[in-house]
Amino acid sequence: MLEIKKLLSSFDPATAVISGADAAWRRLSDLFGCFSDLTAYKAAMALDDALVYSVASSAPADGEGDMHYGAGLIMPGRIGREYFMTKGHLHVWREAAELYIGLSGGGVILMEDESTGESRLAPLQPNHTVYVPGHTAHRTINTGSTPLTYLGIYPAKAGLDYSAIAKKNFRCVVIERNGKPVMVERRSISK
Ligand code: S6P
Ligand code: ZN
Repeated sequence: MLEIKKLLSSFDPATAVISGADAAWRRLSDLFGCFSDLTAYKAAMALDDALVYSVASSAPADGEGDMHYGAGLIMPGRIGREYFMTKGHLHVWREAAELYIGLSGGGVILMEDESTGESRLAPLQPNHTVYVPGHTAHRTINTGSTPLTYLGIYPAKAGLDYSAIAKKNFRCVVIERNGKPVMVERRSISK
């Protein structure tokens, strides 16, 4: 049986730090190729390789039926009209679903069905959940003016597959239009 301290964890909903857990920080330079407006991306990079998001992961056990969770923080900001966001991924084990729980700030999760390419946008806000089904690429986006924090709970064996997104990106982008986030086809927006 797992020792009791492996069964417990604590996180800070303001900073998305999980005590005692590893964390990764993603800066603008780590997101090359993600944003649609390359000119705006280069201009932002010339000013500062800003922190875009962090993610901490708690992985108490790695067996077949075990679960992990991540705590994410995305800074507010935009590159051109596109909001700060995560790289986005599919799970290596495609069947793996994930449950997101909003903690603070406001944003959306962009989902894209791997086989049909169908895109959906789900609001992510405090005390609300978003269920991301298997076989679905997902990217979290901060559409607010304060940091967005959230938890993502997933099967331990889900794994992260960034390769498909790195090759063709998401079909849709989420941009600011008249002060509001809208989802549009990537090919429809002018550079
Ligand atoms: C993992 C889960 C999250 C993300 C985090 C960062 O399955 O979806 O913890 O890892 O939102 O996103 P990304 O795309 O850089 O892994
Ligand atoms: Zn995931």
